[in-house]
Amino acid sequence: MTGHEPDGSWSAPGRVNLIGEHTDYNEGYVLPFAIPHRTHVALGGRADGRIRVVSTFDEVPVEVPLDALEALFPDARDEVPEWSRYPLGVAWALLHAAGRATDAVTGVDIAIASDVPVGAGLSSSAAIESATAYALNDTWALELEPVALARSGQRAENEAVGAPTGIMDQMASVLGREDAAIFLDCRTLETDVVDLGFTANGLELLVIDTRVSHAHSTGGYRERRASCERGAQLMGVPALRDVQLTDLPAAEARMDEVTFRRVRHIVTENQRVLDTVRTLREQGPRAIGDLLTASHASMRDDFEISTPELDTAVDTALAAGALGARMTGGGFGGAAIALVEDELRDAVADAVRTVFTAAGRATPHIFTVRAGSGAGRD
Ligand code: GAF
Repeated sequence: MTGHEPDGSWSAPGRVNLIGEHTDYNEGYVLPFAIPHRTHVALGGRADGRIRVVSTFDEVPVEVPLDALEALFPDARDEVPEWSRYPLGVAWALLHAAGRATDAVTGVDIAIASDVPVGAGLSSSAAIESATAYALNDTWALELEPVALARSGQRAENEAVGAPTGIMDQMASVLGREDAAIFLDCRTLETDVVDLGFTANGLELLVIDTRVSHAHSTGGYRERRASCERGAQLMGVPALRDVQLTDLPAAEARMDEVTFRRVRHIVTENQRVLDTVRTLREQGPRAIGDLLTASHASMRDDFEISTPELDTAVDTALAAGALGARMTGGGFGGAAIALVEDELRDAVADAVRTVFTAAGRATPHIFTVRAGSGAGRD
């Protein structure tokens, strides 16, 4: 794609969030895992101090002098195409994180190819950010640790792209482990690896990509985040992480009904993450189904980020025998997950396709995923 051989290639995965939705920016708990779908970045140095990005997202490459990044982000980001703000934003954020001047690093050609489904809530954006961060960290010898690379990816997403997201996706993409989820405390950024044991227990995790992504997702996300901040302020705490289940009656008395429901989702979801980690460890994956399904109900009724397509996917999977199901990711479209017995996998997938077809909806893209490894050099 760039006309010369790269110096190396790096890759990073998308993620499925098993449970813990919209809790990350409330300094709470999440339990994502990396998926086998990855974004690959090939990188070669160049002598002219410029950064050029080319990708499978758009046939037109984008090229800027490295010393123009500072003027571009965040205020002038509209001057470059949206997809290019991810890798260029990561370059900008990394140089800040490492305290390195643009003339102290070499120019680069970056080629990006991805098989992470876009718009499915599987974090195709974090996969680009993490793969680019690893490639530049090695090439520029920045010596940043994985958590710093994840933070730079988040900064790129927040400031260079303009999406007010939390840290979950980048941490999952960077720290992913085979057959395990990453239990992350988003306040301290402490992590713990939690074995999933799906295969050993005769289970599969189905991803049901509804292929519907709603245009208002960024606005809806931003609005939910603002409600949570308002809720925390009304409770007199730094973040909703500090509100306990036993505080909910007091919360209800202190705020309007909609804000209260947003708060209740976060507070109960944090508890469900803790319960899921404990249940996985003490009883195994077969026992977590009801927690997944309760999480979906909370997102549908309290946080109001589900869609008719996601509700149909979840309800149909459950009716066809799934142990538990929920939408995953930021919401307003994208994918649901369903935990199913091996032998029910095809029946559940067929049932979902049949119901979607009968309702005249687009056929969902349904596949199984296992937890895979995090970002690194290929
Ligand atoms: C998106 C965001 F990028 C994450 O930070 C997280 O908030 C998630 O939505 C919802 O849990 O993936």
